[in-house]
Amino acid sequence: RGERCLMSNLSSVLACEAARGPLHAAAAAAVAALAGAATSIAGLIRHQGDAAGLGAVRGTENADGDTQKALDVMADDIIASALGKVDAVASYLSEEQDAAIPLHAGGSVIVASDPLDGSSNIDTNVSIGTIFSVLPAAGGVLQPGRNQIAAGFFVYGPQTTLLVSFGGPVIALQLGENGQFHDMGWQVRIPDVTSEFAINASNQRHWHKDVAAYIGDCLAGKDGPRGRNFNMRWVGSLVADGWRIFRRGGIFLYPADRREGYGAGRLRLVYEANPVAFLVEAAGGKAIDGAVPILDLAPADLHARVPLVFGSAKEVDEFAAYGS
Ligand code: AFP
Repeated sequence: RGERCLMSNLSSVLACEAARGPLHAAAAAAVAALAGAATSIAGLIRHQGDAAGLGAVRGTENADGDTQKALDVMADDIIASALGKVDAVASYLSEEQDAAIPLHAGGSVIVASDPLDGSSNIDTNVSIGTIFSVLPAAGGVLQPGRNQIAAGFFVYGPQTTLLVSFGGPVIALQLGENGQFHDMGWQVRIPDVTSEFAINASNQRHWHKDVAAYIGDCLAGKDGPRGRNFNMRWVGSLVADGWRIFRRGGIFLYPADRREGYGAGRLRLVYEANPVAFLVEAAGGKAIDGAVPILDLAPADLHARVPLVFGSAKEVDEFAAYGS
């Protein structure tokens, strides 16, 4: 499977990508550092758990006023330290840091990350993860996601896994007993059609009419306008719902709603929606803000939120039609 760096393990994938040019070499070095950091974070979660108080609220808040859990900060520290050793990384932007952290003045790439996605699940033994985006430093942080050189996310679950793309096919890897990420031999492609949606249905009374109508029609099942029954899943960790959708299809919705502070949804454009959208499009799916492709949006600020709907291409189109 030699096409476009589909190799047997992460080390060989990264060596192959590095040969594609200086920006890819820089991105490959950043991903190698992130894989080392993720291996440490996975170890923390798997072996320390409650003993280390990973889910303990620290009484501090991040840039957006979200309370920080111990593991949020520990993961951020591990990632910042790992990237600090990579000369090619000019700066690091994190959900847990107000501003971008300068690392190496001559670096050619920027790494943006949600170091610990799914914080509300930390002490419930539910899958959580790390999301990352690698951008050309020349463009600064507020550049459209279509400029990404690479992006991916780790899932710390029953398996520790990585989905990554350098602009070509999405590669799925699993952390093995030997401490290496090996290729899972799975042609990552999101099925075009699905009968499974992911949304936090407890927010139903706050939904705008297009979302309410779309979900209502899914719930009406085979006797309704969709003519078939739908299933629902909601893990509460983007990386876990995301992995499932890459595996078997589906549509994920975190739309804007009428709650205070949710006028642009909950998820952040730069280090959550953009990396996920980069992978989704590379795997044949679609990712929109409700109407426009996520990757075409220019972030207004480092921590800008954006409504996010992604997954099976035909179902995303179906949803978009409710808003037109
Ligand atoms: P936390 O990291 O604060 O738990 O947020 C996780 C997340 O950003 C994303 O991973 C989930 O899909 C979404 O929020 C869950 O949001 P709700 O808790 O509102 O369902």
